[in-house]
Amino acid sequence: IKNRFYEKASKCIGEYQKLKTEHADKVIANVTIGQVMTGMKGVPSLITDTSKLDANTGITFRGYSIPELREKLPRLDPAGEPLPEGLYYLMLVGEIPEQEDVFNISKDWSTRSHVPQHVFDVIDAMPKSARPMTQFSAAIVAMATESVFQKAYRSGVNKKYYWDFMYDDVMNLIARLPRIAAYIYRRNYFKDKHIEPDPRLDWAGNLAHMMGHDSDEVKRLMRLYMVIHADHEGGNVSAHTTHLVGSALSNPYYALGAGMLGLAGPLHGYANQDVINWIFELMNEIGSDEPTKEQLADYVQKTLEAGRVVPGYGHAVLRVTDPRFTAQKEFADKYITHDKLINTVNNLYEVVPPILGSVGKISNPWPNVDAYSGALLYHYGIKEYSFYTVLFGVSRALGVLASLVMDRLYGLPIERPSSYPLKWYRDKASGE
Ligand code: CMX
Repeated sequence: IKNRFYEKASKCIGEYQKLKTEHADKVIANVTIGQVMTGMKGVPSLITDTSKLDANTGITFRGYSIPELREKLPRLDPAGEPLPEGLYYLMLVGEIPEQEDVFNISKDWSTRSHVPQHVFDVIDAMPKSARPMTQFSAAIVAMATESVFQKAYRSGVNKKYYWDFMYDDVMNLIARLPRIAAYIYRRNYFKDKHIEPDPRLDWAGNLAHMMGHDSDEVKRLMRLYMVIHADHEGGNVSAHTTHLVGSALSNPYYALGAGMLGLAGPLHGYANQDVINWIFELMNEIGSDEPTKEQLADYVQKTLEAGRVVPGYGHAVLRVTDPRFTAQKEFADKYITHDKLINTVNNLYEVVPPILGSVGKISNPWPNVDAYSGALLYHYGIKEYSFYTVLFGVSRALGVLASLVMDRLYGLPIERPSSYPLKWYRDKASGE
């Protein structure tokens, strides 16, 4: 895969250089004050090849939509879900892999999966009350002692080989994340009764196994989960942070650790636990685990009146139901017959959008990926929802780290946009 990646991606180095030198003055967009005041939305300023988000059709990975990926990517069992190893290959190489390529990645990650003892020691040094994302990001940063990229840089390696060392770091890092995540899970919720990896299992299957959820059903869900959360183009907080920190030539352990801290925020990945928390809060307040649509509508209104966001709804780019939400709903419709939490999530899908739509200022009233993921995990017995963002993080690493290898291959520079005092914008607005 390394050779195939280089063969394909190195062709783009020339293209990048040509754009940089021959077309540097070409104007591609105007930036408005509105864009600056609303989080730089829609300002084209990043290069990300792994995936692209369209406001009206959702995410595509190298041109393939989620339904296409669920059909085309290799899987273990014809009726099962695709293996995330295949998606990683697709993001990196740009082609749908053969079954053999995917098994080779599984094997490669399995051989690279040993986590140094000091990383577990760092986790164990924290109180169990430390949030799982605190433990997860600290463990990732602690593993920087292993960085071959950092060692190569300090020994003076030529910059045209940076990508090669980055590639190895990234493969090692991805290989080890399931073990770290499962360790935190078993530490926090199962009294430190840890489970060793099974080298015969695939990457996502092994994560379910090490968490102590060994059924085929959970492994199937975990594969789907790891595929749909892997990437969402380059501008979201976790991807952009990883890319930004990497642009200073920080090692990928630092870059991903920073990205994970961004993912931990309530407007981003923390929303996946917030949704479940909010649903339990509403069931508790209503006094029923099967609230009616009228009761749900009242509670949504109450949430808005309290100046809170309705978690799992809205998006910075999307203007339709998130296809990642739809994929999970289809999974639930297929495999789950009656579950009160899933029923509530389905009822909220009917109730919430018209209410948010009527507020006026909310750009997108439709559900995002986080509106469904927690209910599925909960149904299959992964009930510790304060852990859910870690699972999002394990998956998100696939996309942001594939991009980081490409960043170093293309030789992207340190990122450094300009900032001005508020007065400067006021002067611009009044034409001064
Ligand atoms: N509930 C209530 N208000 C909402 C809302 C929601 N679900 N979504 C947006 N709004 C509000 C915003 O808070 C903002 O209010 P102010 O003008 O008072 O600040 C206004 O509507 C306009 O915001 P927007 O342009 O529609 O949305 P943004 O691009 O600023 O923010 C997002 C996008 C996702 C942060 C926002 O929709 C939100 O907070 N959703 C709930 C949290 C959530 O589900 N996050 C997960 C996103 C997916 C992911 O990254 O995992």
